[in-house]
Amino acid sequence: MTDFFKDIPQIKYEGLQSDNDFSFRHYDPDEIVFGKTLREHLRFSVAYWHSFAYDGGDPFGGQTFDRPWFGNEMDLAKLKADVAFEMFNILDTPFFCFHDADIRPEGNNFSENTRNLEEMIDYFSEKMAVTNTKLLWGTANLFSNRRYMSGAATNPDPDVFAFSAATIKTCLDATHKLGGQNYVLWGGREGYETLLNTDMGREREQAGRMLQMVVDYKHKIGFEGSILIEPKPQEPTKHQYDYDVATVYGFLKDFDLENEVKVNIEQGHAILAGHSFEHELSLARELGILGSIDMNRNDYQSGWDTDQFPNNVPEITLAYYEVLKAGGFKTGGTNFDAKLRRQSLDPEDLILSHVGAMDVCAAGLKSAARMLDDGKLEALRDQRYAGWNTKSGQDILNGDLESISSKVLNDDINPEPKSGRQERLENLVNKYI
Ligand code: XLS
Ligand code: NI
Ligand code: NI
Repeated sequence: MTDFFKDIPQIKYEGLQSDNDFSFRHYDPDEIVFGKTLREHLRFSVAYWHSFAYDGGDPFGGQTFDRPWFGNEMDLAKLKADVAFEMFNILDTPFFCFHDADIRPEGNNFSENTRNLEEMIDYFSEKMAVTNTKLLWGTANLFSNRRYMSGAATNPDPDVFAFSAATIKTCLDATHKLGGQNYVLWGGREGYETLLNTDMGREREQAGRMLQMVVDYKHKIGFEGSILIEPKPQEPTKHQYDYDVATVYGFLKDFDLENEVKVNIEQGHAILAGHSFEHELSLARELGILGSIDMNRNDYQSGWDTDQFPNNVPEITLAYYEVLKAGGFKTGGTNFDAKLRRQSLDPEDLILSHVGAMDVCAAGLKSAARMLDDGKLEALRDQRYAGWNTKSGQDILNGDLESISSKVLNDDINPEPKSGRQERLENLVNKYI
């Protein structure tokens, strides 16, 4: 045991009447909703990078957090892992996620990086063998090191593509070894700063090739998890290629990968793309590519990816409504891709941020389940489209321009507009929250 979280108790469900800040008020992991426990529905995951690697820096100032594991040595990487697993235990989160660079010391070259990663993966294996924590997903950090400044797969230099491919292989191997349920590709610098020096067609082809190689290798090693792309429209590059769910789907179709790859949708990225979270989830559900979610929130005034912990139950409700309509998570889960504000210095801040986030997610999921169970919203939505279930509606859909124009003439079709009933629906949703 380290003494980092000393005095912080294991967090338990105590219910709404509890006054204890170190307790769950909504998240009872054993509560059954639609035949599954909340623990099984929500599949909470801690993001290693934000909780253990982020030092509190912002563009105007450096480190504010004082963590005993900061540094680039193997002993410190192991201390960091010790503390991380203590936190998973305090929160009883079933999963975590990591980038290679979060968990291992940075080496001077590929072979040092690989050696460091493998040593840490062995260390993780030992810990996972004696705890309940599993790996939701692993990923490669192909954006922090300066070699990736002009992209990884989309770099103009083939050697950077090669370095990236080799690094992805080590991370996929590591994820496979730890029994990870997914492997994520977020194209951190797959985009451009200026079109003046960018060949977009070529870069798109390179990204497609890389993804095909990843899928081939996944099958070769028998990795049964899902490969997930995480869309984001900008930041760090001015324009990121994996802009949003619709863009990613077009890309997957183009490279024949729409049945191989799904998406990991992040709340804040959806907002940056000018969408709502539920828009992105709903589209992914309809397209059959909803994989997993990165749960967080942005500051709505700043326009940046501020990666704050979620705390808005009405928004979260609409998000989990989509997840439930999709039949729940399969390999995916709720990963808190969220970090403390830089003034939140204390160990207890790390715990309480997650406690609150888990609680609002549980409240949102339960509201969503009530709404789905009641069926009123779905019934009103179905009513709006009821015409399509009639013979006449089907004739129109299966007709052609000529047959339809005869029908309009013969039946004297002259449509009357009907109310979209938006306010009534908004009132209805609020009843479940
Ligand atoms: C950054 C992304 C990143 C991915 C993993 O904006 O959200 O954290 O989730 O590389
Ligand atoms: Ni993310
Ligand atoms: Ni993000």
